[in-house]
Amino acid sequence: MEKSILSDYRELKSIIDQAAEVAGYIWQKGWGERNGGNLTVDVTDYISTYLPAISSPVSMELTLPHIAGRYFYVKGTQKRMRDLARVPMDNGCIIRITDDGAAYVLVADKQVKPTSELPSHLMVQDYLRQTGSTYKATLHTHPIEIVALSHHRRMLDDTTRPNVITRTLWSMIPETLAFAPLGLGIVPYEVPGSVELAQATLNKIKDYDVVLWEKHGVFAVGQDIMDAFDQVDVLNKAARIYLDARILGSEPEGMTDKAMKDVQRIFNLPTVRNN
Ligand code: 2HA
Ligand code: ZN
Repeated sequence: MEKSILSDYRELKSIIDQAAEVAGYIWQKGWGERNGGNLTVDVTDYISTYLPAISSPVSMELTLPHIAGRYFYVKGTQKRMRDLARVPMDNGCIIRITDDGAAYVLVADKQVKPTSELPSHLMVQDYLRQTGSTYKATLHTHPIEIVALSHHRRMLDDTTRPNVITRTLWSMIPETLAFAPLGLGIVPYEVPGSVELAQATLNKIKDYDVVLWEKHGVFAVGQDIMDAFDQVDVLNKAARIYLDARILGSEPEGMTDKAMKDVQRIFNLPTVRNN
């Protein structure tokens, strides 16, 4: 068997094992059909020596100065979450952003091309570095119930804060507000993989940890990939409860505004991004 970089870097292995664990959950939940979804983790802190390129530079067609020289573990394009769960280094790769911030090279382990959603992942990673955030992970997935809600125009109304979908989800169980206190931002439909989708995502992620990609999925940020997954899981659980309650025919009652304000107050929840 060929030697993997993971045998030289123990901490890096544990970070990539976590990505594999999350990929397995995503498959089990039915959020990762075929090659659906992708993830990126900034692993620079776990790589102590300069890793030589194993590919020529690939232009990103954008310049991302704040992540120049940094290393990322990235799911491969056309690769399956369920396969990444078993063999993460065959279904993902480690890239380094070139020193001019305009291209990437592969550094490990194989010639696996990064995800089609690389513009969103790296533009958001660049923003996180720029702002001194402690967040290291970005996740895109297709959670069934949240996507279902995004087919209802009423749920996409983003003119209030909290917006309609956030208020609806928060009001299902107190834990939704407690563990996803910034709610769910809304990114109107854009072509998958496009720079337009990446730009719209970047604009919204400044205020939210999780944003909806209308009629497509979600994009989330977190301290690590488990943190990003947990926030999506919490919000999607609420969407599932909403839809199950809706089956009885009428609009579910939801918690009152007062009950929600009490949760916000008692748990001293943040109302704006502070990390
Ligand atoms: O990785 O989910 O949005 C495939 C996708 C593109
Ligand atoms: Zn997708």
